[in-house]
Amino acid sequence: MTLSAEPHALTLEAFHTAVRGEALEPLWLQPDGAMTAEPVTPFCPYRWRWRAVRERMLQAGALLPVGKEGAARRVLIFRNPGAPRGAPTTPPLGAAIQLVLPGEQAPSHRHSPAAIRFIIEGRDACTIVDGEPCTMTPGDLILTPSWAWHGHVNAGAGPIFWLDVLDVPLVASLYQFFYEEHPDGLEAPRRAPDASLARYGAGILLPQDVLPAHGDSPLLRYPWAVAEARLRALADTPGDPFDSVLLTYTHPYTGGPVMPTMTCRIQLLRPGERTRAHRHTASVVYHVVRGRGTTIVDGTALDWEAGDVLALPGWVWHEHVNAAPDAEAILFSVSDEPVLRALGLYREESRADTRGA
Ligand code: GTQ
Ligand code: FE2
Repeated sequence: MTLSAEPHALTLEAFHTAVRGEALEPLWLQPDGAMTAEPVTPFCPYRWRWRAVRERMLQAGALLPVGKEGAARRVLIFRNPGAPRGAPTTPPLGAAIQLVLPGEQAPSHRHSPAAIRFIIEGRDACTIVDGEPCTMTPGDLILTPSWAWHGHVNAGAGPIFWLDVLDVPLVASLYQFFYEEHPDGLEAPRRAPDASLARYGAGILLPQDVLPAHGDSPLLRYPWAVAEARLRALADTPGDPFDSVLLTYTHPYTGGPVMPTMTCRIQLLRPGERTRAHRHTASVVYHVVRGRGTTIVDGTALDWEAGDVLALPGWVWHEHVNAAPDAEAILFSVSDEPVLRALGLYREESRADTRGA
C-alpha cells in the first residue's frame, strides 16, 4: 500500500494491515476492557511463613557461599504466585530475605533501585552505606537509597537475616537500571558507625545542612528501640481507624517518606483489636515483627505470626485482626504510596465512602 493510493480503493481491512506494517495501531482494534473501570491485576494477596523461609535460607547457607568465591548476595525473592512466572512481590516492589553467615562479607555495589532492610534475627553485623557502617540489630530499619554504595558484613557469632524491599520492578518498568561494583570489593568505612544517626537522629533539632534534592532521607538507620518506644508512648491513644497505632518513618527534614519511591511504617494492634476495612491504590509488603493475627483481604483471611511476610496488591479491601486477648501484634510495612501520590494516582476509600455510591 502506498501513500498515493486512492482512499476509496482501500478497504478497512487492508487499511489495518497497511498501518500495522507502518508501526501504527488503530485504537479501535484494542480489545474491549483494556481500560478497566478499576485496577485489575494478576497479583494476589499472599503470605509466606517465616518458619519455612528461614529453613530454606539455612539450606541456601549450607549450599551457597557468599563473597569473593560465591554469590554476591544470598537472597530468596518473594515471588507473587498470582502473577506470571518471574513476577516480583507486588507490581512495583520486590521483597526478599537475605542471610549473611558469621564471617561472611557481601561485596559493595550500587544501583539505581533503592532498598530498605528490616532486620529479623542476628546481631553484630553491619551494612556499609556510602562509607557509613550501619549497625544491624533486630527491628532496625536501614536505608540504601538509589545509587548509594552498600556491602554487608557479619562479624557476629550467628547468622543474620533481614527483609529486603527494593523498587526494582518500578525501575525496570522505566528501563532505568544502572549498576556498578565497588573497585575495592567491600567498601572501607569512611565515617563513624551510625554517623547519620548521631547527626540526624534527634528529629526535632537538626543541623543546618544543605541536602541533595533527590528526597532520600539522610538518616540511614532507624533503630528498633526508637520505633518501639514511640509505639509504646502512643499505645493507649485512639489510633487510625484502619491501622490502629500507626507510625511512618520520616525524612527528618521534610517529614515526608524516607525515600521518593517507598514509605515505611510500623503499627501496633492491641489485644483483641480489629480495624475497619479500607483499600488504597498503593501496594504493601508487611512483615510481622511480633504477635499473631489475621488480615482479611477481599473477604479471605490470611493469618500470620512473627516473621511472616504478606503481600497486598493495590485496591484490595483489607482489615487487620489481633484476636489474642493478652498480646500485642506489631507489623512493619513498606508501600509504593509516594510514587502514586507523586503521579496523582493515589486513591483511598473506606467502606463508608462507598456505601450508596
Ligand atoms: O543486598 O545489595 O534483595 O542488590 C536484591 C538486590 C538485595 C543487596 C536484594 C540487592 C541486594
Ligand atoms: Fe544491592
